Amino acid sequence: MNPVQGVDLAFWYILGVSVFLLFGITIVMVYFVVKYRRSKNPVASDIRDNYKLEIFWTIIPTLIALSMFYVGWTSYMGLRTVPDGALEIEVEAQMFSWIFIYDNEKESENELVVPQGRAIKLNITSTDVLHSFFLPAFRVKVDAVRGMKTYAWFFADDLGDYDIQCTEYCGMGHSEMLAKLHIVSEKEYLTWLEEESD
Ligand SMILES: [Cu+2]
Repeated sequence: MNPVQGVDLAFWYILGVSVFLLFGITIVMVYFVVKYRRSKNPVASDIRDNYKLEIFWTIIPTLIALSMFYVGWTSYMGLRTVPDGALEIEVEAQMFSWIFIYDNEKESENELVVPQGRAIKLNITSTDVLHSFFLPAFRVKVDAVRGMKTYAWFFADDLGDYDIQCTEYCGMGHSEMLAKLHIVSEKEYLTWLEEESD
Protein backbone atom coordinates (compact mmCIF):
# COMPACT_ATOMS: atom_id res chain seq x y z
CA MET A 1 0.00 0.00 0.00
CA ASN A 2 1.15 3.52 -0.78
CA PRO A 3 2.02 5.23 2.56
CA VAL A 4 -0.38 8.07 1.75
CA GLN A 5 -3.29 5.62 1.86
CA GLY A 6 -1.83 3.92 4.95
CA VAL A 7 -1.62 7.18 6.90
CA ASP A 8 -5.11 8.22 5.79
CA LEU A 9 -6.53 4.85 6.78
CA ALA A 10 -4.99 5.15 10.27
CA PHE A 11 -6.35 8.70 10.58
CA TRP A 12 -9.90 7.80 9.54
CA TYR A 13 -9.93 4.62 11.57
CA ILE A 14 -8.88 6.38 14.79
CA LEU A 15 -11.24 9.28 14.09
CA GLY A 16 -14.09 6.84 13.38
CA VAL A 17 -13.57 4.88 16.60
CA SER A 18 -13.29 8.12 18.59
CA VAL A 19 -16.48 9.61 17.12
CA PHE A 20 -18.37 6.33 17.61
CA LEU A 21 -17.29 6.13 21.27
CA LEU A 22 -18.02 9.82 21.88
CA PHE A 23 -21.60 9.50 20.65
CA GLY A 24 -22.11 5.99 22.07
CA ILE A 25 -21.01 6.98 25.58
CA THR A 26 -22.88 10.31 25.50
CA ILE A 27 -26.15 8.68 24.39
CA VAL A 28 -25.94 5.95 27.06
CA MET A 29 -25.01 8.52 29.70
CA VAL A 30 -27.99 10.77 28.87
CA TYR A 31 -30.29 7.73 28.81
CA PHE A 32 -29.12 6.61 32.28
CA VAL A 33 -29.38 10.14 33.69
CA VAL A 34 -33.05 10.21 32.68
CA LYS A 35 -33.89 6.60 33.50
CA TYR A 36 -32.28 6.52 36.94
CA ARG A 37 -33.18 10.04 38.09
CA ARG A 38 -33.94 10.37 41.79
CA SER A 39 -37.73 10.76 41.44
CA LYS A 40 -38.00 7.39 39.64
CA ASN A 41 -35.17 5.54 41.40
CA PRO A 42 -34.71 6.93 44.92
CA VAL A 43 -32.46 4.14 46.24
CA ALA A 44 -29.32 3.51 44.19
CA SER A 45 -28.34 -0.14 43.81
CA ASP A 46 -24.82 -1.12 44.87
CA ILE A 47 -23.36 -3.62 42.40
CA ARG A 48 -20.01 -5.22 43.25
CA ASP A 49 -17.73 -7.94 41.91
CA ASN A 50 -19.35 -8.53 38.54
CA TYR A 51 -16.43 -10.43 37.04
CA LYS A 52 -18.05 -10.97 33.66
CA LEU A 53 -18.64 -7.26 33.26
CA GLU A 54 -15.14 -6.38 34.46
CA ILE A 55 -13.48 -8.81 32.07
CA PHE A 56 -15.66 -7.49 29.24
CA TRP A 57 -14.81 -3.84 29.86
CA THR A 58 -11.13 -4.64 30.14
CA ILE A 59 -10.78 -6.80 27.03
CA ILE A 60 -12.89 -4.74 24.61
CA PRO A 61 -11.04 -1.41 25.13
CA THR A 62 -7.70 -3.26 25.04
CA LEU A 63 -8.59 -4.75 21.66
CA ILE A 64 -9.75 -1.36 20.38
CA ALA A 65 -6.49 0.29 21.53
CA LEU A 66 -4.38 -2.50 20.01
CA SER A 67 -6.23 -2.25 16.69
CA MET A 68 -5.48 1.50 16.61
CA PHE A 69 -1.85 0.74 17.35
CA TYR A 70 -1.81 -1.81 14.54
CA VAL A 71 -3.11 0.54 11.84
CA GLY A 72 -0.80 3.30 13.11
CA TRP A 73 2.21 1.03 13.18
CA THR A 74 1.66 -0.44 9.70
CA SER A 75 1.20 3.04 8.22
CA TYR A 76 4.36 4.22 10.00
CA MET A 77 6.31 1.23 8.65
CA GLY A 78 5.05 2.16 5.17
CA LEU A 79 6.57 5.62 5.60
CA ARG A 80 9.87 4.19 6.85
CA THR A 81 10.35 1.31 4.38
CA VAL A 82 11.90 2.62 1.18
CA PRO A 83 11.28 0.42 -1.87
CA ASP A 84 14.28 -0.88 -3.82
CA GLY A 85 15.40 1.26 -6.73
CA ALA A 86 14.26 4.56 -5.24
CA LEU A 87 15.82 7.68 -6.72
CA GLU A 88 17.96 9.31 -4.01
CA ILE A 89 18.24 13.05 -3.58
CA GLU A 90 20.14 14.89 -0.84
CA VAL A 91 18.25 17.58 1.03
CA GLU A 92 20.01 20.27 3.06
CA ALA A 93 18.01 22.59 5.23
CA GLN A 94 19.51 25.97 6.05
CA MET A 95 18.28 29.30 7.41
CA PHE A 96 16.02 29.86 5.45
CA SER A 97 15.77 27.66 2.41
CA TRP A 98 15.98 24.12 1.10
CA ILE A 99 18.86 22.91 -1.05
CA PHE A 100 18.37 19.79 -3.16
CA ILE A 101 21.43 17.97 -4.51
CA TYR A 102 21.16 15.40 -7.28
CA ASP A 103 23.34 12.49 -8.36
CA ASN A 104 25.22 14.55 -10.94
CA GLU A 105 25.97 17.27 -8.30
CA LYS A 106 23.28 19.54 -9.68
CA GLU A 107 21.88 21.74 -6.94
CA SER A 108 18.60 23.56 -6.79
CA GLU A 109 17.19 25.88 -4.19
CA ASN A 110 13.58 25.58 -3.04
CA GLU A 111 12.76 23.50 -6.07
CA LEU A 112 12.60 19.75 -5.92
CA VAL A 113 12.10 18.24 -9.36
CA VAL A 114 11.42 14.51 -9.65
CA PRO A 115 10.28 12.15 -12.40
CA GLN A 116 6.77 10.72 -12.34
CA GLY A 117 6.34 7.05 -11.54
CA ARG A 118 9.37 6.67 -9.27
CA ALA A 119 9.87 6.18 -5.58
CA ILE A 120 11.93 9.12 -4.30
CA LYS A 121 14.19 8.85 -1.26
CA LEU A 122 15.26 12.07 0.39
CA ASN A 123 18.38 12.03 2.57
CA ILE A 124 17.82 14.97 4.84
CA THR A 125 20.20 17.00 6.96
CA SER A 126 20.68 20.56 8.17
CA THR A 127 23.67 22.87 7.89
CA ASP A 128 22.68 24.92 10.93
CA VAL A 129 19.71 24.67 13.31
CA LEU A 130 16.81 22.24 13.55
CA HIS A 131 14.37 22.32 10.66
CA SER A 132 11.65 19.95 9.61
CA PHE A 133 10.85 18.82 6.08
CA PHE A 134 7.08 18.80 5.55
CA LEU A 135 5.46 17.57 2.35
CA PRO A 136 1.79 17.37 3.32
CA ALA A 137 0.45 15.91 0.05
CA PHE A 138 2.58 12.82 0.68
CA ARG A 139 2.14 12.77 4.49
CA VAL A 140 5.89 13.27 4.95
CA LYS A 141 7.25 15.18 7.96
CA VAL A 142 10.82 14.54 9.06
CA ASP A 143 13.24 16.56 11.19
CA ALA A 144 16.38 17.96 9.58
CA VAL A 145 19.19 17.86 12.12
CA ARG A 146 22.73 19.15 11.79
CA GLY A 147 25.32 16.35 11.84
CA MET A 148 22.69 13.68 11.33
CA LYS A 149 21.13 12.04 8.30
CA THR A 150 17.42 11.40 8.41
CA TYR A 151 15.34 10.21 5.48
CA ALA A 152 11.89 10.18 3.99
CA TRP A 153 10.42 8.72 0.86
CA PHE A 154 7.34 9.12 -1.27
CA PHE A 155 5.95 7.71 -4.47
CA ALA A 156 5.76 10.35 -7.22
CA ASP A 157 2.49 9.15 -8.71
CA ASP A 158 0.68 12.24 -10.07
CA LEU A 159 2.16 15.06 -12.15
CA GLY A 160 1.90 18.45 -10.51
CA ASP A 161 3.27 20.98 -8.05
CA TYR A 162 3.16 20.39 -4.32
CA ASP A 163 4.05 22.51 -1.30
CA ILE A 164 7.07 21.91 0.90
CA GLN A 165 7.41 23.79 4.16
CA CYS A 166 9.71 23.98 7.12
CA THR A 167 7.62 22.95 10.09
CA GLU A 168 10.08 23.45 12.94
CA TYR A 169 10.43 27.05 14.09
CA CYS A 170 13.99 27.86 13.07
CA GLY A 171 14.31 31.64 13.32
CA MET A 172 13.07 34.91 11.87
CA GLY A 173 12.76 33.65 8.30
CA HIS A 174 11.02 30.40 9.22
CA SER A 175 7.68 31.33 7.69
CA GLU A 176 9.37 32.03 4.34
CA MET A 177 11.14 28.69 4.29
CA LEU A 178 8.95 27.34 1.50
CA ALA A 179 9.77 25.18 -1.46
CA LYS A 180 7.94 23.40 -4.27
CA LEU A 181 7.95 19.83 -5.40
CA HIS A 182 7.48 19.45 -9.15
CA ILE A 183 6.59 16.01 -10.40
CA VAL A 184 7.35 16.00 -14.13
CA SER A 185 7.64 13.39 -16.85
CA GLU A 186 10.82 11.31 -17.00
CA LYS A 187 11.88 13.14 -20.16
CA GLU A 188 11.34 16.60 -18.67
CA TYR A 189 13.22 15.50 -15.59
CA LEU A 190 16.27 14.36 -17.56
CA THR A 191 16.32 17.63 -19.54
CA TRP A 192 16.07 19.64 -16.34
CA LEU A 193 18.79 17.59 -14.69
CA GLU A 194 21.27 18.42 -17.44
CA GLU A 195 20.58 22.16 -17.32
CA GLU A 196 23.17 24.30 -15.55
CA SER A 197 22.27 25.11 -11.95
CA ASP A 198 21.48 28.76 -11.50
CU1 LIG B 1 13.53 25.94 9.00
